Parts: sequence; C-alpha cells; structure tokens
Amino acid sequence: MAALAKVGLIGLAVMGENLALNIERNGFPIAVYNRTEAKTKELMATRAKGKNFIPTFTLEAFVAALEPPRKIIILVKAGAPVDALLKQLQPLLSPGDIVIDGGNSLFTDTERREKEYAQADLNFMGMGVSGGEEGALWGPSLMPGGPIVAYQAMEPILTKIAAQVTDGPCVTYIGPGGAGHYVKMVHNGIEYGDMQLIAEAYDLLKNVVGLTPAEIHDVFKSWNQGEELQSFLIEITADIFTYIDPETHQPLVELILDKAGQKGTGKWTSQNALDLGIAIPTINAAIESRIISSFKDQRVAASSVLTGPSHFYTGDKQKFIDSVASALYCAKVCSYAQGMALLAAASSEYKYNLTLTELSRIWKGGCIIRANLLDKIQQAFKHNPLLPNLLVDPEFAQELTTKQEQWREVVATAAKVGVPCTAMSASLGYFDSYRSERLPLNLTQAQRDFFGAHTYERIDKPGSFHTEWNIR
Ligand code: NBP
Repeated sequence: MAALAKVGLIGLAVMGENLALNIERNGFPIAVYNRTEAKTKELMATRAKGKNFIPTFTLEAFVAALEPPRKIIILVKAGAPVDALLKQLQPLLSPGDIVIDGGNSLFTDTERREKEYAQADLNFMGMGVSGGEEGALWGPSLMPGGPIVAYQAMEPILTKIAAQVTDGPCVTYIGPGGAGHYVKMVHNGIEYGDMQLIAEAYDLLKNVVGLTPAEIHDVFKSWNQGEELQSFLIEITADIFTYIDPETHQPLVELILDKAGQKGTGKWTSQNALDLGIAIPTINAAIESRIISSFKDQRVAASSVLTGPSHFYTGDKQKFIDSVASALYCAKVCSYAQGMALLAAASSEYKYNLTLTELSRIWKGGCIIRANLLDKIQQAFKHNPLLPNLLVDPEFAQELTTKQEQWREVVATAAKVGVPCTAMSASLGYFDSYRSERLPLNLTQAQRDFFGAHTYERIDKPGSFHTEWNIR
C-alpha cells in the first residue's frame, strides 16, 4: 500500500499551488486535489514533477490518501465555493479530522462553519494567509484560528512553512472561532490604508513638486533604506517606477488605468468597525478613495466643470519631499493605531483573547504589510499590553509630536494646490481628534436634545438633562 500523505490541499490556483510546493519542500508529503483535473495534471507535469506529491482526481481518493487524523487545507474562492466544498467533504471525513480554510473568508462564515463541523466531531479552522504568490511559496504570515487542539496538531507544519524572522516563525495561535479570519480581515484593512497613503505620497511628489517617475523611484528607494518607512510596500513601489513598458518605452505605471476595486476584506473591515463603534478613518478613506476612483467617466467629465485652485507650490522641493516622508510616516502610524484599536475591541466583543504583540510579531515577515514599523508596534504593546491607543505610546507620541509640523504642511499644501490626500488628512484628523480634550460634540448633543429630546449630560454635575430649547 502506498504511503499516506501527512497533509492534503484542495484548490490549486495561485495560492494553493504555491502553498502546496512550500509544504512539500519543508518535508511533508502532500496529497492534492483540484475541481478541474487539468490543473492537477499540469502541476504534476511541471512544478511538482519528481516531488513528494500524491495527485488525486476525486474527493474520495483525496481523503483516502491522507494519514489520520486528516489535515486538509482548502484554498478555493471565498464564499459559496467554500460551503459547497465543505458539504461534499464532510461525509467523507472521520471524527477528529481537521479542515483549514486558508482563503479570505468572512469571519462570521468561519464561525458558522466551525459550529456545523463541530456537530460532526470535525475540527474546522479559519486561517488567514498573507504574502501573495511569493509568500505562499517561500513563507507566508499565517493567522490560524479555531479549535486549539486542531492548531496544536497543525503547529509542526505551520511553523515550518511560515516566514521566519529573528523572533520566530510568522505564525501563532490567533484565537477561537473566526479569530484567524478576523485578524486577516483587519490586516487587509491596514494594507488598504498603507497602499492609499503610498499612492497619495506619489501623487504629491508628482503633482506638487513635479518629480518624474525616475525621481520618484529614487525617493522611494531612499525611504526604503531609512528606518521609519522601510517596508515591503515601499520597496515594491520603488521598483514599480523603474519598469518601462516594452511597447511604448514609457514607465508602465503611468499607462495603468486609475481605477481600483474594493471588495471582501477591505470593505468588511469598515463595516465591522462601524458595528463595533471604532473609528478607522484612514482605512475608510482608503476604501472610499478606491470607490471614487471607479467613477472614471464622471471624474473625467467633472474635471472640465469643477476648476481647482490656481495655486502652485513655490517652496523648496527637497524640503517638501522630506515633509511628505514625515507625513507618510505619521499617517501610517495612525492607520496602524486604528487597526490595532479595532482588534482590541473585537478581542473583547468576540472573546478572541488576541495578543497584539504576537500579531505585530507575525506580521513582521511574509505578509504584504511587513515593515520595520511593526517592531516598534510590538515593543509598544510589550511595554504596555493595555495601551488604549498606539498614539499614546511614549515613543510614538514623541515622534508624531515632532513630525506634526511637516505633516500639517503637506496636508495644507495639498489643500491649497488641490491635490487630494484623503487618507493623510483623515489620519491628521484622527490625531487631532484623539488628542483633543474637548471636541465640539457638546453642540451635537444640544442639537439632538433640541429636536429630539435625546437629553444630554453636563460637565459640572452628574445626571441626564433635557432643556426646552425653543422657549426664548
Ligand atoms: P481563487 O480565489 O481564484 O479560487 C480559485 C480556486 O477555487 C480554483 O482552484 C477553483 O477550482 C476553486 N473553486 C472554485 Br472557484 N469553486 C469551487 C468549488 N465549488 N469547489 C471546489 N473548488 C472550487 O484562488 P486564489 O487566488 O489562489 O485564492 C485562494 C483563496 O486565497 C481565496 O480565498 C483568496 O481570496 C485568498 N487569498 C488570495 C491571495 C492572492 O494573492 N491571490 C492572497 C491571500 C489570500 P477550478 O480550478 O476547478 O476552477
């Protein structure tokens, strides 16, 4: 009888194929299955040739090829395909088997699926996988959640296939239920924020001080060499500006249509933050910027109707570039502060028992938001696990206070020149609101009481009050 595989993987598209190769390379014989047979055959004839793979062409054969208790990773399109596959798989499994959904599923779907599988004595886990194609192959950041016993059984494999950084593999047990997919969702929300802030920095460099793509490459390259902004996204951004389109001999980035989609994890982050009552204005601005970008035809039409200011920046070019670096850094810290605040709220609302230091640690390698900054975030929560907001960590507070002048200068210049920087200014608004001892919401409360008798509290005495405002 042929030897059984240690682990199985279903779904051989970009993520599944690369993760399967990673698992096998790390010493775990793997059985694979894909709904469309041709994909499995192609993989076996190419990248998996001669490797410890067991190709299977029915779910029955796939399940039979696995060592019990079975460990099955599924990487199929999120949503209905996951439910369809789980339904087909369930009758073929035995109590104690483990199924891990590594796709970008909605955390509430994961909670439901875990309960459904638990009724049949099956372990279902939701695991965030970040790092795209390269990460899946060479070491992603993994965010597994669900039954702890299932995590313990998977740990030897997950710790080997994850990205490795100086303080360990980029994986940890995230928490029960849908915790893994929840954390991946917020990770992606932070990723949206980072990407939008970088796009705004590019826009400012291009449209305020008129840098060419080659010059923008130099700026991003130097930022990536500095301690504050060094990150995967800044690194790839620098590279993007060097790519010349072979057909037109122009920088390819300038030929790309300026329309970006938003769906799934990014949108869910904003929706969930509203549900939990947590302010994430930078991440929301990133999502809304993508929405506005999608109205290309309307924007083109509006550009000849709505005239902007005729103000040009006449200040020092290098000074402005340096200020953009500071603005980008401060805005990015605010974006992470919002993501971390959302995670903390979710941890208590959903009883996930999240450890923010561990989350910062596992994001330091493999994933799209890996950045030097995460080291500092990890330290901040290590020094004070109950930190109410990253902004009040002494080191971040000091940095943002020092850099705020440059940040304000950038946002003010953008407003004067008419270049949108919605996420950078949303971050500044967040910073200013969060540091305000008194906000004008006393007036909001007065209005609410005026038109709806909603009552208000006072600062000088306890209790709930109502006033007949229109009796003069
Ligand atoms: P896709 O999200 O494009 O899904 C394609 C895979 O799903 C194929 O293997 C396809 O099989 C399978 N599939 C579908 Br569609 N419906 C199925 C069904 N009813 N039963 C069984 N299999 C079905 O693949 P991906 O881009 O590799 O992403 C996989 C997951 O990982 C997604 O949830 C994605 O959001 C997430 N993710 C992706 C990335 C990335 O960079 N791409 C990064 C991080 C996370 P077929 O070959 O027969 O059509």
